[in-house]
Amino acid sequence: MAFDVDMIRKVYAGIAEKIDLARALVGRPMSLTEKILYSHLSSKVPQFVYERGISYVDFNPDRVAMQDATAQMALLQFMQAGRPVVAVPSTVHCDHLIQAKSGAKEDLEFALSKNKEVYDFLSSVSNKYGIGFWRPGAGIIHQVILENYAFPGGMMIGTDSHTVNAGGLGMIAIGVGGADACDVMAGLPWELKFPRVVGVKLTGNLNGWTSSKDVILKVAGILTVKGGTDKILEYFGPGAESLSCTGKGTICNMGAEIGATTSIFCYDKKMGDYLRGTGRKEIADAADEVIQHLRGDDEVYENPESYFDEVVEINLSELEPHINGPFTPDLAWPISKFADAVRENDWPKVLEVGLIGSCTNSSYEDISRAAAVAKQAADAGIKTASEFTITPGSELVRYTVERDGYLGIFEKIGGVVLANACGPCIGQWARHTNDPSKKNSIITSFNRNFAKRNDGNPNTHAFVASPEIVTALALAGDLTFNPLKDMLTNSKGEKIKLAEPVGIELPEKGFAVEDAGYQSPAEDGSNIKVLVAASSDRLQLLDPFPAWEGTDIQGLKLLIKVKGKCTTDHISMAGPWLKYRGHLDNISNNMLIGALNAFNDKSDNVKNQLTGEYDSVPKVQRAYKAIGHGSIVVGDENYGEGSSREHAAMEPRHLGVRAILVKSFARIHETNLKKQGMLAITFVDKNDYDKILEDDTIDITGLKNFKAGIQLTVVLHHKDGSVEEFKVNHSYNHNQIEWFKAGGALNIIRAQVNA
Ligand code: MIC
Ligand code: SF4
Repeated sequence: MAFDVDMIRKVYAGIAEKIDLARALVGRPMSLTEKILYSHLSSKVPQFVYERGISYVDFNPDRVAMQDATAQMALLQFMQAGRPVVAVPSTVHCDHLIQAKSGAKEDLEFALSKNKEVYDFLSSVSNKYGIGFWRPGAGIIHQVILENYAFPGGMMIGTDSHTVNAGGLGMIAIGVGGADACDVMAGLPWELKFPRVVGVKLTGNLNGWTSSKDVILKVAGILTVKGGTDKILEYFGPGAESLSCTGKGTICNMGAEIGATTSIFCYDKKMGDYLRGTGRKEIADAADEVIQHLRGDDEVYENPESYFDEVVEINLSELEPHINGPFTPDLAWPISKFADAVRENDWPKVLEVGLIGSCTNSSYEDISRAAAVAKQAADAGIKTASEFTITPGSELVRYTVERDGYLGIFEKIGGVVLANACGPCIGQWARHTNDPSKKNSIITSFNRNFAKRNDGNPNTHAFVASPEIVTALALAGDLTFNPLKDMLTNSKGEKIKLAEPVGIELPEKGFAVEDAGYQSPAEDGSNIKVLVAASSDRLQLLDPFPAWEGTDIQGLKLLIKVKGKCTTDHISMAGPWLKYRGHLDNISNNMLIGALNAFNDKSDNVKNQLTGEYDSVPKVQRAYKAIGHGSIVVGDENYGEGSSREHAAMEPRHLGVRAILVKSFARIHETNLKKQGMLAITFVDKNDYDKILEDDTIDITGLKNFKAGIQLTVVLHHKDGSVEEFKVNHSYNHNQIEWFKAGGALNIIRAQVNA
């Protein structure tokens, strides 16, 4: 049903030759990252050595993965590409649209009826075009991919930023927008800026309370949320080999939080064990035969400084458990310093909810370690002081951990098992709270903790830690509790010191499942009809965006000058808005409602230059659109950080925003903007941000000579009649300029189909 060993053998058959050719060309030993990238070039033979961080290069990925909240837009675009079936193996996973409220069974039933129209659309479109479909309840995309499809030395793209999770099984797996997925499914090559490579050397061994999660929490603290942009992190060293395969997955998963293109580990025994443990012995055997190509060359690891662009070293034996947050995943605290930080910053000490699971931490090992903590409490008659929820990553894991008694242990301490889905991680959470206006704390084993992310409440301080630390803190109900030294008290007043958790990497009795939730596509889908009701408020067929008018763009109204952090959650909020992910016009009503207006420090409150009145961002933009006025959005650093959702690029495009001018972009968002025919430009001098005034009308000139490497000019017409201008950078290459001119990449594919 799931993996395709013939396809993988084919990849391995050509791998030696391709890598030898590339090595001869590069003229030095190669890292694993380079080996996989060079062996997936779309041109047969590498023509030249690519400049890391500069050259755009075309690749042929082996797989495409999509989750339900982004697949809708990706497949609406694919339907216009005129292909009968997808060109590479692809899957859709229904995980984001299930709201957590009462517990697994009820929540899944509710989701099935509430989202019926969307699930029917996704299942029929998958059936028609040869795409594997994982039903609601089957699990979270990245866990299902790791269990079924990821393979060492492969390359995959996925319409979700945490696609990178598959690096734990030695795959170059990269998060992209739906338009990129559409290209690959249509058989076109996929373009990526050849990344820089950061070597992360791990020595020593994890021990005690420290887990893989702490490695990435530490790395996030070192590199920060933008430190990984256009870089791949390659983990190596004896410490790397000692980590379980799923632990490696956790580390790669959260590489998305530092903006890394992806992260990867070399093929090793732990990966072989995991492949065998998940029923893929043939793949492990095939990988064993070409193992030297699924690892970097020895010289690279012996002399990392000579081959990597940057090197980070972490001694696992000295690593402490970490807790990161609040409001950003790179605020890293070793647990010994955390209690003081809580007091000094006046963060709410009472812990209201602890949540474990998610695509980042829901492996058998994670659950068994958290359960080892929970069991000690259960034996001592202690229940969690905070609310406590468990989200299994897949039905395979859920079924197995239930069989092995772990879910029962969580329930004994008061835990509620939620559906195998994203749930609270993406704001699909009907949180029970008495007073949302009160500052409050929660802790999760998820990955993102931006304001409002989990429950839509800006007063929620969300922290991130490993599942075992989350479990311990939920038992104490106190954010300052440190299980390494503090004691819990049971109802008899006895003090209990929690022993260090011991986990089990792979189930001793093997994995088991009754129905994993997979539906294979029809052999011949040509007669299958994909239905989208014209009256639907959740699905809408796409109309092409207009082509560039061929002149400089003049008279743009400043829609908003954004201050500070502006993630894709600020640009296109998830939670309650997820239901409109297949309806561009409806979801556009959330455009930028979370972003802070630099002129009044308010969100969703900007000046309508036509009336002088303040109103919500989408309303003001619709007013400009109604009279055919274009507009521009100005932003700060790392604009568009976080998710891969292309809605954050399509909404402004749909509502008539023409350009986004920022200090810097996050990678996926910048590409998404380009794909949709927007102008994504950056300040040459970041101080020019200050020159932009609230009532400005703005021109962008130089477009008639729009060429790679040549700056454009921004002209500000201030209200008092004065004019200022400055240069701006762009990173468009020749192809991407064609997308801009055509009004979006899809217009080019459409034209080719109709030719
Ligand atoms: C996320 O973790 O932010 C999401 C929700 O999985 C997104 C995708 C989406 O917005 O649908 C991501 O990471 O790309
Ligand atoms: Fe789902 Fe959260 Fe993982 Fe995104 S990060 S895929 S929302 S579990």
